[in-house]
Amino acid sequence: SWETVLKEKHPEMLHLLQFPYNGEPPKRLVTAKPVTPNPLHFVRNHGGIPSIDKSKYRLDFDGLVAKPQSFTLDDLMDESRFPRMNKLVSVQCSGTRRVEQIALYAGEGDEMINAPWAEGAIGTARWVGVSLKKVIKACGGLVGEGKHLEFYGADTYFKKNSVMNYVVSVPWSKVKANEVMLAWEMNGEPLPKIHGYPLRVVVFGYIGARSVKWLYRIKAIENPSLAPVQSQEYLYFNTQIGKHNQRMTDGIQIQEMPVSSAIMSPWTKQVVIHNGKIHCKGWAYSGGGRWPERVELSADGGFSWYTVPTENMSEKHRYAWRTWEMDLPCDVEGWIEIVCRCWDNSLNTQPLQVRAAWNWGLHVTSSAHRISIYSVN
Ligand code: MTE
Ligand code: MO
Repeated sequence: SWETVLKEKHPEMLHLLQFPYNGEPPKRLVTAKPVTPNPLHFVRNHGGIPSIDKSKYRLDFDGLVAKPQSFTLDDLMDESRFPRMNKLVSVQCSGTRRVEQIALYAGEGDEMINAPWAEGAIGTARWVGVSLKKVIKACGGLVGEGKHLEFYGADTYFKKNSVMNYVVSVPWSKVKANEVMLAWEMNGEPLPKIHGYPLRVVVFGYIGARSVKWLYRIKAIENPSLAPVQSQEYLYFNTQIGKHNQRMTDGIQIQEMPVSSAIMSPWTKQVVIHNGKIHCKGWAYSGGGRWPERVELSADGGFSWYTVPTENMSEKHRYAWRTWEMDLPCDVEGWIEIVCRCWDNSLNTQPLQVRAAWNWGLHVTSSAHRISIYSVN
């Protein structure tokens, strides 16, 4: 897999884990462009990187559908059968900004599951493929109690002494809304191997974990998948209770991501010399089809807030982040805390402190983002 990493990823990627390979772009490059170049898109893996021969590739569709069948890539790419779908979508790992939760308390401390992500475990790409809804229609629709779609990735990983494929599910309601794509193209290129070649799922506005790479099978099922990634990982627990008191069934299966944001420049502990205005840059994102409506910055730890002018924000996208920049007024000499928070179009905003939402799975660090800098005015 190292060969693929070196070939497909930017030389400055931060390699968080060597196997399974997990990496994020260096901080200075996360928001360098409003659409993330493929070599800089973060990589989250649970196992190896499968090599799949396109000519032998099949997508098998079975379970609770009227006509189970098998598709080649050419079948899916046949525009007379399936209209093309083309969308700008951010994929965000629920572990984004986990380092801030780890800094409070490392919790479970399972490194394989809990990679120490900073603000770069989010990437935005233009994906091309077909809507899963149309593929289900081609299979004669769901039958019986078919209410969830289970996705199988060709990669394998170890869990409790057995080897299994990466498997998760999403509800039919999400598919019905045309918010689940089977994608073969990423920013005008065939899917890179590391991002799921030849075919992956892209679920708009959900946690990245549902966007299964190296997809080879879809099964229509009655209830959410019982596979371990769905039923034992990516669970959101009560923020006050420790591991020993929790049962898996107490965790909420994380699907839609909440509103979140991050300051990408300046960096914490930096000495910033300025003339009364500190130039700040960052990103803002909201899941579930909501979008960042307003981004606010504070130069005094969150007592007073300035609004980032909308002309300094990338376009309003339903399923993608917005990048932003602003000259933040500041007349203080010394250590200051800059804070960023976002309001989405449903007026959801972010908790002000990390500790308000610490949870032992260390998922969804969506609190207002804080950095401390030394201001020289
Ligand atoms: N799909 C497979 N087959 N195996 C995986 O380990 N990881 C998931 C998801 N799809 C994963 C997968 C997780 S947790 C995330 S956040 C996204 O892929 C990351 O997608 P990327 O690596 O293309 O950025
Ligand atoms: Mo993830």
